[in-house]
Amino acid sequence: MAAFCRGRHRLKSISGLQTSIRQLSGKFDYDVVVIGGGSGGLAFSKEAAQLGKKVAVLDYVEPSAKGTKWGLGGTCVNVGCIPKKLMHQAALLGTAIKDAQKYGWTIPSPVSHDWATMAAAVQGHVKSLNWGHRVQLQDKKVKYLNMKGSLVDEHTVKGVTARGKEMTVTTRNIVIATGGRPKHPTHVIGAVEHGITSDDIFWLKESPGKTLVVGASYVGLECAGFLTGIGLDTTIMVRSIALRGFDQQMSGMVTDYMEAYGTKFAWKCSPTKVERLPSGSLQVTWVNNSTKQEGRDTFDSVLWAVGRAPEAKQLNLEKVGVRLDEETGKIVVGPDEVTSVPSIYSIGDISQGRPELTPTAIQAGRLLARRLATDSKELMNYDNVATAVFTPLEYACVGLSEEDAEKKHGKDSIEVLHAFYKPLEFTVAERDASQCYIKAVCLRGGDQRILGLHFTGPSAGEVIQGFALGLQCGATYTHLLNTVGIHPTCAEELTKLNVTKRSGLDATVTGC
Ligand code: FAD
Ligand code: NA7
Repeated sequence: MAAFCRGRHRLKSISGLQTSIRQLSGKFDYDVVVIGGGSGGLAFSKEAAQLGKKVAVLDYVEPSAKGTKWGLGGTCVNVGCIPKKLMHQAALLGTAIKDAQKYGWTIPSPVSHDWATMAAAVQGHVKSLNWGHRVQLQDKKVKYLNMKGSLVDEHTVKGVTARGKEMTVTTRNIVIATGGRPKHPTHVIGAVEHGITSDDIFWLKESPGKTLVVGASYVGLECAGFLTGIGLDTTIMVRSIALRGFDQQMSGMVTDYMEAYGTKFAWKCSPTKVERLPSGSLQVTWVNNSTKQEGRDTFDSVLWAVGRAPEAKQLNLEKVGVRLDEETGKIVVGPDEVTSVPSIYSIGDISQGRPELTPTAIQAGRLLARRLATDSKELMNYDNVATAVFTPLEYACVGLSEEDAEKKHGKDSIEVLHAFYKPLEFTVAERDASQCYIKAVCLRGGDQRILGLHFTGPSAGEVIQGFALGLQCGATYTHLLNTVGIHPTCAEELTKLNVTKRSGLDATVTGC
């Protein structure tokens, strides 16, 4: 965008006439107004401001159905990646305490976990991040408005404060980065009244107690994993398969490990009713989708992890002509993140077809800022984005699942190299390593280009992150074998893969 026109730095109520005059004369209050101060919106705002643009960002948190609310930073900081990973760490420490005894530590018994202490520490860290974002916006001269935003027209944004005070600002460009919020199942009686979601779990002051987690995507599995790990009686209700969209063999490794770890699974079951009993417990009724039999049990908490809905409904998008995907309700965007209205862009979870991940929202935001503020033409590359599932046995991957590789290239064109390995740290601790597994999905012919890498084991995200660079550079199986491992690590097992699935040979790693 070559010519951004600088307007006066102010907010005001404006009439339609004033808007038209500004548009005609090309004078706007801001170069860009961003709606949504989460991963994508903040990254965009900071980058654009650093490149000299005049930016305002509106962020407003609608309290959850249970009344939970939080500060600036969006899902990842407040009710996603950050508190989730910290609570996962709390659970891993529980396993470490058990291991420690085998390594000679004397641990006073019984060992117990205190939710309130963990929650206060995690919430304290999150609040420090909220503050950090505010300071960064101030430092970079981004105007932060704690307001709920919506579109008036393609160059005008309305903001409303929690107290109902309204303001409008004009802007050359608008970036929508409003993310999504957890859904409640509409057909389950008592779901909203008695259930919580990932918007609440990290902000509970007291332990959720015996918990039913409904939904088996990574959010559900991760929450169930850390709840089990800190000692809570936890059940996951799975209506179909776990980790839809991920490699299903790896998904099986993750859930098998969780079952061995103590998480209960109610497979092929769907809840129908949640009732509060006089004792205060929640009675959940469900139906087994295969046998059609009804089941019932009581829990202290029910956590819905049944998907997320885009935060698009209250933005007035249709009126301004921003096209939404009919099925998902997300905003339809081009490769340059532009919507159907040329002055309006959309990044992060709210955009149709984008991975729902923080680093992609951040990168897309930064690149968009550079394109709007400089001559940059660089587009976001959404291919080969690595990701991790922080379950008790972590899983990380980059590239295609075995199923997707077969679909794309044909079963006969794929070679899968695999290994069952035992992390060294599991040996002395006498931990079962049956689900510690690695596979490389490669093209069978030519240079055997790697299409996907999959790893379950300790620090899976740390392991796969570096290999993702290899995939970006077009790494082949030969490159993998020519990479000398770091010994003794789990990651080195990736560089030693030599058994093909096709051969049917035992893939258990022996020796060191
Ligand atoms: P968000 O971060 O959701 O930000 C949107 C912001 O806009 C919010 O602050 C919202 O309140 C605000 N807003 C909405 N409407 C308006 C409006 N009208 N006006 C003003 N403000 C508005 N990703 C990972 O990469 N790694 C992980 O480990 C990971 N773990 C996760 C765990 C959980 C439990 C969840 C739920 C998500 C997790 N994610 C993870 C996904 C990640 O959090 C999201 O992909 C990321 O936050 C999306 O960023 P965003 O900018 O699109 O939206
Ligand atoms: P997902 O990825 O949409 O998964 C939702 C899960 O909940 C999935 O296992 C669904 O089963 C299950 N589901 C959906 N509706 C129901 C009902 N009504 N009853 C029982 N189970 C149900 O959502 P997540 O919240 O886990 O994650 C969304 C994104 O947020 C994720 O990509 C992260 O980036 C952050 P299904 O497979 O459809 O049978």
